[in-house]
Amino acid sequence: MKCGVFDSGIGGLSVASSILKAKLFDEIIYYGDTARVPYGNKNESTIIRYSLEAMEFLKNFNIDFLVVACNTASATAIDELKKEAPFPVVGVIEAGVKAVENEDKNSSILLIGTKRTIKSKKYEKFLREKGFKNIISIATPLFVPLVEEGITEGKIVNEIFDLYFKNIDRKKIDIVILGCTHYPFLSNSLQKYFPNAKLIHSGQAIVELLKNEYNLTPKKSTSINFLASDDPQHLRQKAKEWLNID
Ligand code: DGN
Repeated sequence: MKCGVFDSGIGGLSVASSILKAKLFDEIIYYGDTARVPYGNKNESTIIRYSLEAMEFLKNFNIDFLVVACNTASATAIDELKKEAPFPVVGVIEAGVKAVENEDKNSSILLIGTKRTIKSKKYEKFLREKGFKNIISIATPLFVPLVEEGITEGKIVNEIFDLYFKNIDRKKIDIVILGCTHYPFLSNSLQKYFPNAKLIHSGQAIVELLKNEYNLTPKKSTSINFLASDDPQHLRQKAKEWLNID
């Protein structure tokens, strides 16, 4: 079974890494739309078009499954993708919400993501439907270039955290939903900043959803190939660094 994994750029590598480790497919084709990243600040209609084009491209590789490893695309284009796809499509937002559904409904949840993801209010809608009431949503777009540049710890990172989270009582946050697939690379710093919070990672959430809802079980081995719409060198380098593979 072959799974297409798509993101606007390199952030989805965090999701690909989790799926690869779980060995739920024989083959993974990762596609990063690096020519058009970031999606996070773009119009809804543009993101829908880009996402449909990415799926069309991945169809050429005869995929049996599509994982939308981009919260921005999941927030904006998941319905259109599901409508057009001849195979199952899963997005990171449904997975992220599933990952917290059994937590205490009085938990204080901090949701962070791109401007488009936060503006869509998709997470908030689904979380409220599950009974959560205390949700703070903050767009943190500067985290994306930080991760792309490999700056994930230290003074600059903490100053940017202070900028975005200045009005938050950080010890009182119980759950932080990393609503952008770039953000797991900031996990260590975010965990120190929100010491009492459980961090929700899109990749782990997708693996749980694939296992529970699609009954996928581990294969003997999984191979992975990477495709980029621009600058494959950057993707190659990050895949090597983050997934420890060439
Ligand atoms: N990785 C994308 C996401 O999960 O929303 C965001 C990257 C971007 O396009 N800004």
